[in-house]
Amino acid sequence: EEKETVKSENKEVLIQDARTGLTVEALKKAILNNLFYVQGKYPEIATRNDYYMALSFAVRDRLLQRWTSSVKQYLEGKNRVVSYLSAEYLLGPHLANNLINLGIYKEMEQATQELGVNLQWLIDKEVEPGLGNGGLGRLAACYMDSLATLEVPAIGYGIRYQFGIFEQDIRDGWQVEDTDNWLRRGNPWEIARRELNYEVKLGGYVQHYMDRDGRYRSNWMPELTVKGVAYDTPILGYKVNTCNALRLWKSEAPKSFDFQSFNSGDYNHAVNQKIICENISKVLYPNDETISGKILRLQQQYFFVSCSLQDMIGIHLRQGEKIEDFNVTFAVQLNDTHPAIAIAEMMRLLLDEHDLEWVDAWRVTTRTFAYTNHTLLPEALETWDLELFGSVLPRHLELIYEINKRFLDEVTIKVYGDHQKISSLSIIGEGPRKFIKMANLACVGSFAINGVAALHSDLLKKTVLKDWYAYSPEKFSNKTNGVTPRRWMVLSNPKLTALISEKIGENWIKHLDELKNLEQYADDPEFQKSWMQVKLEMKQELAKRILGKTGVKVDPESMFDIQVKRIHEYKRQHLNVLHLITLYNRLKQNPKMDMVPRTFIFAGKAAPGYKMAKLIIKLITSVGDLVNNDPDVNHRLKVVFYPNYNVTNAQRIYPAADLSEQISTAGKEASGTGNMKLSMNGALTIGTLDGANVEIREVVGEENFFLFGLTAEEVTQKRNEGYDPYTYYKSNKELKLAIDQIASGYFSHLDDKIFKDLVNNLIYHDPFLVLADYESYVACQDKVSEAFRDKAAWARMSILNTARMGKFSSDRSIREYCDDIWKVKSVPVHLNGDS
Ligand code: OAK
Repeated sequence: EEKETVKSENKEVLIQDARTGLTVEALKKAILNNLFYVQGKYPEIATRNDYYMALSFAVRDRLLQRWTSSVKQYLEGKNRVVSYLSAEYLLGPHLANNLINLGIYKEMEQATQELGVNLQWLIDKEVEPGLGNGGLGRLAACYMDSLATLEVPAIGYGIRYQFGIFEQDIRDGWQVEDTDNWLRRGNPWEIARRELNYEVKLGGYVQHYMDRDGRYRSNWMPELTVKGVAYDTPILGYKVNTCNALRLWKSEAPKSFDFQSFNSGDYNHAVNQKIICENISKVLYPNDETISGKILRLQQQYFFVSCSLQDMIGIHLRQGEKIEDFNVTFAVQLNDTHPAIAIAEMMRLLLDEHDLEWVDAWRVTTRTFAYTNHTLLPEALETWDLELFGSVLPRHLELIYEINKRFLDEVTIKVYGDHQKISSLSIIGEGPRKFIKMANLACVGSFAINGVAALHSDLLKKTVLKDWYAYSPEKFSNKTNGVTPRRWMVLSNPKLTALISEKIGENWIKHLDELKNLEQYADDPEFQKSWMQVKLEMKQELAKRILGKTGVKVDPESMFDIQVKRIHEYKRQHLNVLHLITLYNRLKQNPKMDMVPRTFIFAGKAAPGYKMAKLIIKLITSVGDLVNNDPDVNHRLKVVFYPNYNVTNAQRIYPAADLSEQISTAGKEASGTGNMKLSMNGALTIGTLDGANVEIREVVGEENFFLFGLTAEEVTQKRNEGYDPYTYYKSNKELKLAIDQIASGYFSHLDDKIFKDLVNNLIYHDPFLVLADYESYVACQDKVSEAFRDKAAWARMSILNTARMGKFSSDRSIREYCDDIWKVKSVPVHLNGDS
């Protein structure tokens, strides 16, 4: 009965102005209306959360009008739809973003003011959905914004984790994790689609039999069946009517199961099964670029992929299309290998559920999927123990064997006798235990494979996917990442946005290349002054927050030197710390020295099980405790560890940055996207030739970028020569002093054990060549300090950075995916009721 739709005499629903109007009056009415009818409150007794909810529902009503119009438009035309499969979406708060994309920020500001509440106060009430770890999840969110803004029909599929990325607290200088109960106060942005649900099998075994037509068939007898329920979040484009769906699956126990167990009287068993089912979408794994190999994680991946593919097939068939033409309706992008099981699941659905023959099923599958790789760290490439895999997905294991067999037959002919190549291309890895290589599954089953920055795509072909490139070069391309200027400029930096728009109009928000029109003002002293004034005000705001969160008082006139990102050895936060200690020592040894004051700001989470990353946080906070309390230095040096880095905090930090630290070991950071956001907001970059830094430097000009360090090639060469960090340690006095101080307990109340692992790792192993790059880094930092003294020259470089960042809009990235990979076109949406 749930699936029935209501048939109305009136095809066009009467649309109430209070639900759709964009005027101040309509908004006020809508807020009060929602306060009363949804929250059950009148203004005098409404809480801040009541107001936040009322406001959000008022905004959501306006999104829904655009959403239903989009759905209608998509169903009418036969348009190819992009389906983005991602285990993570790091969306950030919705309210302010939706106000901007609807174009009613100002109106809402006035409406709330007239009702006697402050808009910013309500915006700050939103708990952000932290359904991602870092770069990969945030990229998915930027891409959803750009898809809608470019009016591309698209669905984002993922998991509705009940608990997102943990909240980070700092206690005694260490990271402490707390659960992220983001749904606690309700989520006004989602709509539960109870009627949209699919069953997903797990575990058990496979029966084989011959059917009446003599066809060989498989029957998967699962140990457990779970139900996925769709929760939709509308994603509106910027000043367009296109509103796409982000469809996240929540796992539940299927009704049928409850009945069986409850009726048979085994109440405990029934309750346990229910919990097992609900656990699947319970929590996001907090590992960034590390694999955990846990059964639950594989179940999560399969769960959301299966629901999503069943959903797509349903949509396709309901349009009256044939199953063989699935790939005409959908282009499916795999956001790294987390959803790569989709290749096998598609085959299962086509063969076992829709009766296609193998060759036809494989043709459809390999015309459907495209795969994006997001890492060069070999240890981050996903594999599953074969036995474990088979215990969760017995049918898929059979299918993977078959896919692999057919593929390797083809390979063997092509590479004649090269066993090395055959085993490297095989989906199944051999060793003490066999394992499934998800990247290989993604590569065989996809028609396109891409990296996320020029250097990364190039290195993929030479390293981790070398044999794949040799085998199918035509599949490979580069799609340099981008970020949405709506969130990362307009929303996070309204003052800079106003200043830019005053000079060049507002077109740049949708056509970021137009920022180049700012170049003509780079030398204008008046403009430079206004530009640096905005920067100063953003630094003052951040300084207040820093004081509130950490108790550290920082000087907004000092250089804000910022490294914010996940804590990882390859990102080298410890290299930054070594520079910081060096400056401290210089000041202590020469207190009269004329030094450019700096505030070192760090933020980022460490994976809970990643010891070295947690130790790096402790190192930062330990050095900070000493430096911040030393009157000899603390008017020129300050160290801040800003806790709980997330989208909300990122929005407050980027606008206040003078210097952006992008100091990963060359060849390790696939792209980076924080580097783009910082530069767009007028920060200058100190960086290695890694990831998208290469392309950022290319566009902003080498004279506006502080380059240091070994190149990717030199890094490889150095390693091959037998890199010995100890010689660097011995031969550089400042470096040796800094490391010796850490080792001796100088920053840890004379505790000489706590940083032992970190120090030994650096001087004896140093897998990320921190010591090799130290000298070049410090020399470059000295140049940065000198440059900061010349305010006009700095302002000029800052303006030019922003002016030349047009390339790094996610609109550009998405346009490239649309043209080169997905072959999809824009479909402008007209509002229902409009003609
Ligand atoms: C996470 C898990 C597994 C593999 C990769 C990641 C990941 O987050 N990678 C990051 O993706 C970003 C978006 O493409 C890049 O900008 C980062 O450089 C990369 O580390």
